[in-house]
Amino acid sequence: MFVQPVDYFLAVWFVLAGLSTAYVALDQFRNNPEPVVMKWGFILVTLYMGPLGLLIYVLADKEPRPGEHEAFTKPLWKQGVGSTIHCVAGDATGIILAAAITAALGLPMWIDLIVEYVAGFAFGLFIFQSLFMKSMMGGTYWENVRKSFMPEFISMNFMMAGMAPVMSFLMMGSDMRAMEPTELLFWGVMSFGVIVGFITAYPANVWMVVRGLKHGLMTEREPEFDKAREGRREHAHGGAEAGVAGQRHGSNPGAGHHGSGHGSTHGNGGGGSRGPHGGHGMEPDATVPQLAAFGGVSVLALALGMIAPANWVNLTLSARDVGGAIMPPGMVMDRDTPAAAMLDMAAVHPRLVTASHGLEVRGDRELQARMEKNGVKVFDLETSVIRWAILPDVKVDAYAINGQVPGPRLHIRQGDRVRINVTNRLPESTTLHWHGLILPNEMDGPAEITQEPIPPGGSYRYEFTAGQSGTYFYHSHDHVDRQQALGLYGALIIDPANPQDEIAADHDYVIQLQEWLMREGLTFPSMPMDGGQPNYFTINGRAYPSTDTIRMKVGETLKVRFIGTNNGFIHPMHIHGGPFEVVARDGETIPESARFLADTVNVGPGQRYDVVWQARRPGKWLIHCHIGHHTTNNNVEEKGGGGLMVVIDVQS
Ligand SMILES: [Cu+2]
Repeated sequence: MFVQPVDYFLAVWFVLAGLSTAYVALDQFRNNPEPVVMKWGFILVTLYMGPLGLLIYVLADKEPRPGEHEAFTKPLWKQGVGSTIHCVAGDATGIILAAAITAALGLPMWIDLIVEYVAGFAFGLFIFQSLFMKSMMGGTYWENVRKSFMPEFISMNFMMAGMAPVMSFLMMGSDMRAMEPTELLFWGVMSFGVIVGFITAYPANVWMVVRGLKHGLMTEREPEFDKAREGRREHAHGGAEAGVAGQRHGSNPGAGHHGSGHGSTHGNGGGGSRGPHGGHGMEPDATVPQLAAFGGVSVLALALGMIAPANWVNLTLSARDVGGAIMPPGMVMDRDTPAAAMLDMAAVHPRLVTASHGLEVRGDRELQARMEKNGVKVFDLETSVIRWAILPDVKVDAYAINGQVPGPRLHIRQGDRVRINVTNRLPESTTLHWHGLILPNEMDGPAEITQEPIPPGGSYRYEFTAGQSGTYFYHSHDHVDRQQALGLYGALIIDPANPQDEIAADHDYVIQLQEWLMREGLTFPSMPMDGGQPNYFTINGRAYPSTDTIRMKVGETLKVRFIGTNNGFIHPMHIHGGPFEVVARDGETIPESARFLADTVNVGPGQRYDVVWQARRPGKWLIHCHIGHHTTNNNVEEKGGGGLMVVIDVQS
């Protein structure tokens, strides 16, 4: 799915890889005179390395002009390329197949790596290397397996030494969609890994070609095919002696050949034609100490590449644990970070969004109850993932209740019997808690403590009688760190049974605070830890200047009900234009004698303050948080501020 710029880049890359592969395949089978195994080698490597594979093919192997392949491929660096190609083609195919399968099986990364190594080695040895050698040298298949073992071992070790860290660091990096074979990113990591593996395996392959341990590039011409080309060439260019000579040489079937009429020459830089039958055999001249040293170093390189990443990333995790999770930039992820920590902080996946709303849709809309005959007030709540505008050009991916942030306001009267049916449409389990209320324990909401969490698609019925009155709220009590930070909360306003008990004011305004973390187009649950610090702040689901403006007249009073619906900060909420009277705290009305004047109240998470402010003078007066950062939008002030800020517009 396309959620990050890298996805678009990779789409283009794979289109280019497809085109490059098509070109190499076409050219190999129509024009290039080399053994079929090598043709497939270049085709596969181009599939994995994209335009880079095409570049290598054109520069090192593609016959530039008819008849020149033998001379063209003779330089040692090209022979080394050829040797690396048939190593990488086999090994990488095995590794990639194994990676896709182990990811689907949900095996931990460290087991993945071992399975991939074994699969790559087996695929390379038993399929590519041995078949290639057999077609070149004849002999039985198992003889070739035996001869190929050591060169394949050294080459594979160096290749995996390069590829393993690429996979470990990128798959367990910040965007763990790289662990999911259904994502382009997985294939992008594989491609990049193959490119790095090619580079790390190349020097060893050059050495092995020099020492006659491996073949490099070879020429193999089919006589009829060449005759046709010959004819074309005579018309087009006139004669080309080299080509004819090459063909003549090649058309002489060697003793070790399968006598199919194919002819081969090879430009092996070091091997030469040492074979007893004057054909294409190789007599390795590497000494045992040389082989032992090279083999030993290759094992060390392999061990380093496989094991060292475990110092930094948690290789015990699997695609099933954390695959698809995208972590916030700056989150501390080390070798000990468990899967649950990653899932807690992961972005809301854009693919889960089921609705998108602009600024015209408000949160905190009062929900009308359905009245049952027995007088029970019934509310239906449903959680879901939505895209929610907090500013004209900023939308967060939020966990919403009834498609709004904050969730709908439940406005009831003291003594009401209420039933709240909660249906969960989130990708994870949830519950709701009725903050501050005295109610039966099984209605209280804490997941796994008083109730089973409501699974995705499940529902739960809460029912209680509201014995208290005042300013309350409800919020998620399952994965609270994540869910409440993503928007699962709403106001619960309970009017006193006796209306006389209400502290009256001309205007009544509820303020629900929230902190958001939005980076690179993704929304992460904000939390007070590394990588989790918020950069947007909202009152009732909007950041200033998109917050409401409260309009009143001089002399009128305004009751503000501050609710700490947020998770992370104590917000010192301040009102300009003179002090207010603090009349209630946490839903409890303060006795008249104990009420006090203030111009700032510290609203901590979970706390509520009801304050009454009088409009003394006309003009625009502010309600805002006194932590300066909380009145910016992503550190930017616009129209005088941002975030936790509301204007009171007082007319004379
Ligand atoms: Cu604040």
